Amino acid sequence: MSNAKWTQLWLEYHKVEDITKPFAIVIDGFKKENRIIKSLICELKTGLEKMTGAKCTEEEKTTDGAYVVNIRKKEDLAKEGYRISKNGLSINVDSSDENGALYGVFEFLRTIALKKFDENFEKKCVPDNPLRMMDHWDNMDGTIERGYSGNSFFFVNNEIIVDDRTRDYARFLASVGINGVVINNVNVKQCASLMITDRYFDKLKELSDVFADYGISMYMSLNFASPIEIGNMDNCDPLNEDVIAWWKKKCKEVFEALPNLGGFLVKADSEGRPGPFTYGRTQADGANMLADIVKDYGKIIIWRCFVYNCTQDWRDTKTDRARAGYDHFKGQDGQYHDNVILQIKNGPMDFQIREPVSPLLGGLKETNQMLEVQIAQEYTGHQIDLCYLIPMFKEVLEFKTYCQKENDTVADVISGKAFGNKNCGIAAVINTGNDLNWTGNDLAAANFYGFGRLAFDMSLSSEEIAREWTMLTFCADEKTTDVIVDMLLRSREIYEKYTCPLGIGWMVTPQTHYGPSVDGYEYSRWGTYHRADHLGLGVDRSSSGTGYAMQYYKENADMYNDPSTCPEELLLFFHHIPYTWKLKDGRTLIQYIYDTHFAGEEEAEEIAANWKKLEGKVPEGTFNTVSHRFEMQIYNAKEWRDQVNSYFYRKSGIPDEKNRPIY
Ligand code: GCV
Repeated sequence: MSNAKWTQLWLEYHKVEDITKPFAIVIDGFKKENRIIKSLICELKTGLEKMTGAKCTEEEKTTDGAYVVNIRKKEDLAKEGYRISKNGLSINVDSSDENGALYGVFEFLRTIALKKFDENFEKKCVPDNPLRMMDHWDNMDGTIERGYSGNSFFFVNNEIIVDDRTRDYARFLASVGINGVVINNVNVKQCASLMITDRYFDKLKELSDVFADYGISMYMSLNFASPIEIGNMDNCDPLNEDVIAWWKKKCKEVFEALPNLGGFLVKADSEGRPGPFTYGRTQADGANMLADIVKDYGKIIIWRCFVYNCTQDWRDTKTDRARAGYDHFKGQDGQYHDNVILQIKNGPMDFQIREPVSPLLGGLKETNQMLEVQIAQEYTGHQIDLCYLIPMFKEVLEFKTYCQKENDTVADVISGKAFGNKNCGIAAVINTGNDLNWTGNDLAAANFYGFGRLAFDMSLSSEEIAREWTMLTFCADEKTTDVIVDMLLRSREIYEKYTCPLGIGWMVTPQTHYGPSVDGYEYSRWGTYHRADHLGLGVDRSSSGTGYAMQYYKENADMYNDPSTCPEELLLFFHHIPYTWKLKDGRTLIQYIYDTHFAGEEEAEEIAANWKKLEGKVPEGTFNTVSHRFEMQIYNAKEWRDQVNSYFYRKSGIPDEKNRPIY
């Protein structure tokens, strides 16, 4: 049996300083027996001892000749916020609650790891988003839907696992400020429906306790048809009194057994999942029914807006899946109860490499909203191809919705700044599994880390996050750090260049969602998604097409509606464009497609070659794993380049101006 243990990611705590003075930890105002304070002390001791070699003890009061880390309860700070300062031998970590204190301690440890311990400093930070969540798509048999880093570390053969790895995972989450985790797949099938029965309560309680030790609320995905699946009822109509009574009894059992559970996440009426539509009810009817019941326990219902008809006939040019979210939810704005949050994917389709921002974000003004992004890289390279996604998330957050005059960006909407909501925030479909490095590609951990940091502090730049993660993870020399940061920052555009041009999306192998298949759109048995013919390409979503562009507020609707003002990176998402169309830089559309596909593949080779130069500078295991992933990425990039270029050459009959080989 192998003794190999999973890695500690950015909590590796490399030795950075030799400090001869000891550290004393003084807890001032918090209860030492509090579970989060206990974790905090443990984290502080581990981190300080590993990074500085100094001894670290817990004391009742300040001791002479030692560094003193005062963990102080200060009511002037906002929820979960912290203020840390260092002045000579004295370090203060102030917060009004335990979560804030824990985040402050991790920030202090980060400061040392980033080699800034010698400086005096003062930092204050309050999380931007009330809810900062990771959503698992883990199944109870141990598989992970869209998981690319091994199997689940929560479930094996329909049993729940709680072990040292669970604790390490909770530590990682807390260290980047995550305060909620959904442990199971939104497609709640088979055994997973039984998670809300006493068959699993003991283990779930144990699991939720591990998270609670780190200030994290556990959530579960719920099967809307549970009354039928596990309750022997013949329907799950949300307005049926027997159904409501069943849920009341069920929630009482669940929350008495699992007091740390934060609530439920629900995928309804989508991709075969049951929901209120079956009974002629609205999404609001379904969500509110559950919300009213869990409200008695102070819990919330997170209801996904990924509701669409996956069997839509795509030959009908007025049909448009992109419209579905807004069409289903906008009409009920204001009807959702206070403890319902609508969770909205960043784009109107499904985590493509480039999509416009969903018009529901900010389109809803009287409903709690949460942004859902995906770091699992389902359509963006499966954690084989390098794709640092923080720049994409920044674009989404900074998007001006025009929902009001000021404070109208997506960041304003989801943080509650725009409309004053308390139940709101951001969630990521997580990219971890039981691989020893957690994320398959070691470099994909930058997305895991980066999402948490960004959810906490949306003002951080993509580069700041990339640099911080690289320094913490590798503790390498400046030149090595620069190379890795450069690779990360370029990776999304490189991936975009060799895959789908100008926002068109969906040219991916059906079902697996890795590798090219230009005609492969699987959500329709009829017709291609991209609507390419011998003259042009792209989906007409203007007012004369599907009308999707008109779902935005006027400023954005006008901009998207007209191909001459539509941002070029989204041109083919919104318009059907002739191959001979001149882009702003003077190139024709067809030439742009050829050029970017050649360039994307070349640039992938370039960053792979840069990685090769880091042999000996990063741990050998990491070097080898990432090198192997780059080999696969280059193979993938070549396939994309050749298939996309030859497809459009054959369709258009227009040769490459530069006469490069198009197979
Ligand atoms: C969990 C896409 C994915 C599905 C996923 C779904 C969703 O369709 O391919 O695997 O299901 O999104 O977000 O619910």
